[in-house]
Amino acid sequence: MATHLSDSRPVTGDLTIFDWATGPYPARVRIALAELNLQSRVRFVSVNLWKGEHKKPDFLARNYSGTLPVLETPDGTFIGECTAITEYLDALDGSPVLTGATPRDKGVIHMMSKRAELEVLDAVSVYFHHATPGLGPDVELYQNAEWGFRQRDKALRGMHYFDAVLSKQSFVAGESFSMADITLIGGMIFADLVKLAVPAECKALSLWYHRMQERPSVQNRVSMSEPSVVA
Ligand code: GTS
Repeated sequence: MATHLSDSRPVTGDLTIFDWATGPYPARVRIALAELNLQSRVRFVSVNLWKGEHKKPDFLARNYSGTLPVLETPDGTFIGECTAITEYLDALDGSPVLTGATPRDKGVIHMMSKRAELEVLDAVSVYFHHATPGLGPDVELYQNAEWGFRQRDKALRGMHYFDAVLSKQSFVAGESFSMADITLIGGMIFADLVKLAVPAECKALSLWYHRMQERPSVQNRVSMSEPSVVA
């Protein structure tokens, strides 16, 4: 169930997530929630990106970075950054399955997730915000198209990197589904949104993404918070 930022209805879950249902970064946390079967514990609050609500003072008080999503824990702590939120959720029952159970797995998953962020997801995001109209003139106060196109090219190189990785293993960080897959899925969702096609030669990447889209957590990520109430 999603409510609006200004809605003061009572909390139905002990965890609150401020996000935007169709956003690629929010998708990462929504997928993690479903993989961990935690969605019934969450109340979603919709923050309208297109109206720039994430840049307003009341939201900035929750997340200095002015980005979505943000998690509010039962003790009122606000956690921003998808990786941090996923680590929190994964640690809740003491047996992490998305972020690694051993020191080695934790290290590899974090490394590959960071690479998926730097090389694909964040690069596509910069392309969107700088080399396309992005969220519109009221929200995009500074744009640098050249930087945006460089980041688009970086994202395409990143896709080739992950294609090579996925031609040798089933998942981004090895032989199990992990947070690193979720991060790259976020990148691919963003690439789809901005119509940045996966290079035809990246067959292993395309096959992996096709498999990922069959997961219920990926399929149901947007409807997870419906019916959505927005102003
Ligand atoms: N590093 C942050 C994270 O991992 O949480 C980035 C979050 C982020 O960029 N979120 C997007 C955002 O707030 C949400 S979405 O575009 O995927 O819907 N963008 C708005 C902006 O103005 O940057």
